[in-house]
Amino acid sequence: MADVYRIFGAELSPYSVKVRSYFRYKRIPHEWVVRTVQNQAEFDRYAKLPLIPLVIAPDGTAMQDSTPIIERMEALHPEPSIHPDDPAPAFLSAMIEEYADEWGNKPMFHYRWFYEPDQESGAERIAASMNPEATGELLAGIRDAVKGRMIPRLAFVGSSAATKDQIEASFHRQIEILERHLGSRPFLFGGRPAFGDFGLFAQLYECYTDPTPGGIIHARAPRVVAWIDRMLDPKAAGDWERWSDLEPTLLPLLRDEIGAVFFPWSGANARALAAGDKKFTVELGGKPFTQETQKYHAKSLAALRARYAAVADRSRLDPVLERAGCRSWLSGA
Ligand SMILES: N[C@@H](CCC(=O)N[C@@H](CS)C(=O)NCC(=O)O)C(=O)O
Repeated sequence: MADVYRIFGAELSPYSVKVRSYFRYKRIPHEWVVRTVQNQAEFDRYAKLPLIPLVIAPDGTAMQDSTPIIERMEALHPEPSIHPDDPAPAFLSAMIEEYADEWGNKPMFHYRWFYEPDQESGAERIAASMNPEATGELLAGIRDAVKGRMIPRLAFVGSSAATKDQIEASFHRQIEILERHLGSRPFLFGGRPAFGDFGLFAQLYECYTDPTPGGIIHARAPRVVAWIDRMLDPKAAGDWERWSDLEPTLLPLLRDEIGAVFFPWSGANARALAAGDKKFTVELGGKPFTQETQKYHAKSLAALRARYAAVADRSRLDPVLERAGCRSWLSGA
């Protein structure tokens, strides 16, 4: 196994599943290693942060953080590319990936830890995955410990009784838009999966395995279900589509979610961080949304702005970003 990449991850970790699907699509030889208490010492030897996914390259190099992992692997294995040839959709796909990682994680985390059936189901599966040998009372004790650790973390993502409607409205809007968009194509940008597919599907896959959001997706969004299934082991089925064909059903995601919700929230977080504020409040959907300021979101927003600044010819991209209400968040103009 020394000549394959090893991905330490878990089925209940969206960022791990995202990286695993990427490796599968690119046919990069790899081993999926479920992180358990038994392999914790090995994990600790390589991991700089206590986070999954952790990818260990055949030469022993350790990588963490799904976005840079995929970017690094993409440089080493450029074909088939996950970036559309046209720079405008290529940037929009990266923007969707950023939205998925930083905002799409909110509905996922909120639903998993807010409602009791989801808490039970999530904690049970995490406990069993981390401790494959535990049964009976031991497993029940671990499950309770997982709940005790995860439920208070709702505060970090801004989920509370006061914000639940905003987070859930975003989830409903997202799947409604995707259901329409995926009606006539297998992936977000046409016949093959793009960077944005990997990020977005992974958060929704977790929702689809949880009782409450899974029930909603299965009842209302059969095409989203089929896309999630496809993305678990994606295969190219055609070429990229032209932006003009994608825009009628994909622009709503950019406009109603990324421009109207994600950027105002992420911009407010970045401003609060710069001002040294521990918490921030932003108006979303006509109501205040309050959460703790997070460094990581500001860092990834800065990376997306740098990616935008690096697009050499923005003549076809900027009008789309303008229509979506996203341009000023990227250019500072
Ligand atoms: N930005 C990171 C986020 C990684 C992350 O938050 N991982 C979660 C699981 S999805 C984690 O490891 N949490 C701590 C834990 O499970 O102990 C990435 O994209 O990889």
